[in-house]
Amino acid sequence: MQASKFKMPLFIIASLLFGFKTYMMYKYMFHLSIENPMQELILILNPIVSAYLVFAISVWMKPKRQMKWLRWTALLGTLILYLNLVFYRNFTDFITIPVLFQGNNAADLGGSILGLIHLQDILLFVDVAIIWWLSTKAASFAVNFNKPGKIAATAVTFLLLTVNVVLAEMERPMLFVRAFDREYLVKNIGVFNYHLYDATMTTKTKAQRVFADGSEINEIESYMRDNTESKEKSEMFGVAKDKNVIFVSVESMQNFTLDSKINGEEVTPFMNDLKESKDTIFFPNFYHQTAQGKTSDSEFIVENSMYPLPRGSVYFTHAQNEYNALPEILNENDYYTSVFHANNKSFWNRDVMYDNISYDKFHGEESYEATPQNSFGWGLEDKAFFEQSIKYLKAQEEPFYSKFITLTHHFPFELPEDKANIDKYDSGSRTLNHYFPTARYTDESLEQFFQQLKDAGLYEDSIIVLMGDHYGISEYHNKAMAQFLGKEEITPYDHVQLQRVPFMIHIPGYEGGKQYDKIAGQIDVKPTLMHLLGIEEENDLSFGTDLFTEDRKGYIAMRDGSFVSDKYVYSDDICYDRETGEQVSEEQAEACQPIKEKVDKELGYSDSIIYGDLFRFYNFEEGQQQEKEESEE
Ligand code: GP9
Ligand code: MN
Repeated sequence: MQASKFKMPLFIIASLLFGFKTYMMYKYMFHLSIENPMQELILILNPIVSAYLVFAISVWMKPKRQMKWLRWTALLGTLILYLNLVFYRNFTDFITIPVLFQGNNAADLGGSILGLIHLQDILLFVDVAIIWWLSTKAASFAVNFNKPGKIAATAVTFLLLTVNVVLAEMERPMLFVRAFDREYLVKNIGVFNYHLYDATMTTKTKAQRVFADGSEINEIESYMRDNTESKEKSEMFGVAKDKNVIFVSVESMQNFTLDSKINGEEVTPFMNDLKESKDTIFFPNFYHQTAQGKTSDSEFIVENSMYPLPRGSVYFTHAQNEYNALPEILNENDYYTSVFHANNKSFWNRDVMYDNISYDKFHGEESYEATPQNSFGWGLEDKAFFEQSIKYLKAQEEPFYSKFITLTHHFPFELPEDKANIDKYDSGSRTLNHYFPTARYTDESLEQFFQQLKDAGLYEDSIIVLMGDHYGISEYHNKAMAQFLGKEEITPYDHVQLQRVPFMIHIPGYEGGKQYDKIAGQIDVKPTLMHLLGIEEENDLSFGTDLFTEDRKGYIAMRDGSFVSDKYVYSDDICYDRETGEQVSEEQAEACQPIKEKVDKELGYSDSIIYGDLFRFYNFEEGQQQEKEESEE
């Protein structure tokens, strides 16, 4: 019998086999979740694209080498996938180069490695075996393209890559710039391209670090001593000594929501009452200072009293740096520290960063029971989140510092009809319209949480801090926003003022509650909390100042160089009067300049610390520059 003439070239068979296997692994072993048909399409496409990318290189080789190439790359690719799988089984995350080379992670894995390897894993090598076997029949499966054929086969690589990248960008805009989640990256570009991306980022970060030396930290230290360090203790020092701290990062909550009404109904009745309570200190002029890293930026600012980066999320790009972060300081002061957030652990690289800055425990997605009834939008709803957290909270050793990060009130502000207790707004912006029902929902969840804390007997011994993480309504919705606020337009001044987010410190039994009108920002949270807890850190390097001290530096810098000072609001190169919102005269505008210079200087200093990993040269106990050799150990 005569064999049919056409035989599919092995590099195509290999791409399909290997691509399909990878897809099955993504879906059933890495459990990459699929939310819509587009994501499914990308998930099928990208493994085939990646496989083709490598295998199609073989068309430029002689038949024998072609077969060798296909065999060995298929084996190598499978080993990379497999290593990721073993890592994933332990850490529910993909390998990143820095983490791989970080001692304790590898050691963690070492101990339990046998438990992570399963007998049936051998099936993952079946395609390699098939490719290997077929490759021994070089004559029939190799290709012998002429030059145009080779070029065409390679052109297909680029075509497929472009389609993949375009679809991924459509599905997750700014995927590469923001790089917010490894799972998203892998889902959209595949594990191999993800490794390439990770390698590039690591090299870049390493290079910046190598060129840094310790001399700059001295200059920064003396700048801080002169400008940001508070010289005296206020009467608030130690007011919350030895109390638990329950810090709630309230997703996308902005100040304009407080006291606002929809069809005569208060949007956030609970927070409105809370800020007036005699046990609450409320800061109505508190600004978020985040940039592209959104929630993770707000976490970073609060933990370190440093600025986020102009591009990307520090949590992602510099998670291995040396820090002197709040959880580390609290741990040294006998606090147990933890984070509660019902999203996947690698989102914003939290698992890695939290480990570095020494949180004792991170309750992520897997600590919670999500059902179709209690999940929508981004996942577990806030009410269920708080309710299910209480048992963990109760089991913690006291005093503890626990950060809660809510999720329901997140763009696109989805909420099932039967869970909405307030009307939507009516404007041309769907986003703004939907913003209010989820804001109310989260407000209700906070009310329940306070009750649950009381029922659990935790309330009395704790202070509870609420903070909005960043804006929820972007400039894109200015027209609808102007309508809501009853203004003609949103000016750059209004825009800055809209970056105010709720910040309140509730101290049960305090009774001295009041409103502090002074300007404040996320940068001030770390020194403020330490002040309340009565923790003295002589050599803590902060860009913020505790909010109860009189000698504050007098301005709040935004990441884009805008700022707010006691008198002015500066944005888009224009100086406005803070009270009236009017542009100031040219002479007065001169007064903005020296502040602007300080703002730029501070942002630059903060960036230098992060890019150069400068804290490795600083001894936080002694307060002076460490010798390079010593810090490099
Ligand atoms: C994700 C949540 C939202 O875990 O914190 O992140 P965001 O998009 O607001 O930065
Ligand atoms: Mn957020």
